[in-house]
Amino acid sequence: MEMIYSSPRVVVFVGGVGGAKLAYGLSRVLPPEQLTVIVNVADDFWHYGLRICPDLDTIMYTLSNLVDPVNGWGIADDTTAMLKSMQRYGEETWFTLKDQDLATHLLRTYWLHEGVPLTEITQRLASRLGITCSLLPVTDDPIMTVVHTEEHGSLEFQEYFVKYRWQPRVQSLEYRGATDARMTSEVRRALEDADVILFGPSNPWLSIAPIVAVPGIADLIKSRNIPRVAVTPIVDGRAVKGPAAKIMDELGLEISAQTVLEFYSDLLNGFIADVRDDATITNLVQTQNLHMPRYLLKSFDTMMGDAQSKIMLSQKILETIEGWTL
Ligand code: FO1
Repeated sequence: MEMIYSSPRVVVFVGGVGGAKLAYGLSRVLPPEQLTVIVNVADDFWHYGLRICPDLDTIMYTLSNLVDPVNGWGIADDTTAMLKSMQRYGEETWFTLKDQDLATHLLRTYWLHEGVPLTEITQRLASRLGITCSLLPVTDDPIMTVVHTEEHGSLEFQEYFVKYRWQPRVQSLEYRGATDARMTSEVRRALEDADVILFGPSNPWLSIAPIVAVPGIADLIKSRNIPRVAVTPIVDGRAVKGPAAKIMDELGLEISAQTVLEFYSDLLNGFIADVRDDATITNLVQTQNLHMPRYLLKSFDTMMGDAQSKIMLSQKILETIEGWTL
């Protein structure tokens, strides 16, 4: 493992697959005690009595090298015996709960019923998978993204995303429970102690918005006079993965890195666009009056197709931040 930094304490906010790639890269260039990954929980839901936390699991499986490289979620080479049995009972199987993955949901649900908070459960699961950096749900309280659609009315997030394959047209998004959710003391401490705050290339409306909707998080981020930098999930007018571009369009927003920057607004003092959007960067500097060195604007190759590119991007981001005076 190449450790290029020994000093900065880095917090990275992530959702699922996109954010997991950056978290993986960072975990390979930072000592584990200096990396905290804070994860969206608004995709979480109950399914057949089990508590499923897809984003936490995606990050956990990615950091432990267990992840299915094709889907980017779930465990590689997992089997479907339980699902086949469910089918025999005539039950719905639109949510692909595979056999090895099931153990994660069983343990989590068992411990939740024993009264163990999600933060502690996540630490138990992650450490048993050999993960040494800190992995935190943003809150121990339940938040549920509800997608209000034209065709099917209000849908729970996983129904929208998996059952209907994010095809219904989005009218609006609701982060149910977010304003009553409490930031955990672990998240507060990580943000207070951070030297750098990053936002992974996650969907701003589905993954980041429900995180920063938790009372106190946005204010705490803004109060820190440290580099606060997001990586774009939009490259060349398209979402790298998933429904980000489609949702932006349906919400009446222009599909561009600039719209992502506007979403983050004063949460950030730095933004990493993709090299394919160099023209956009020039435009952003001119239209938003973002001038170095106060605002960090850079373009890198953000397409993290393999392990090496995840590590490369992480190194470049940290090097750039290190050489930047706020
Ligand atoms: N995503 C799918 O597109 N189809 C599935 O059947 C599916 C099952 C699944 C099971 C466990 C898990 O941890 C994640 C799973 N995901 C599945 C991924 C997940 O629903 C989404 O990628 C995220 O919620 C969006 O970030």
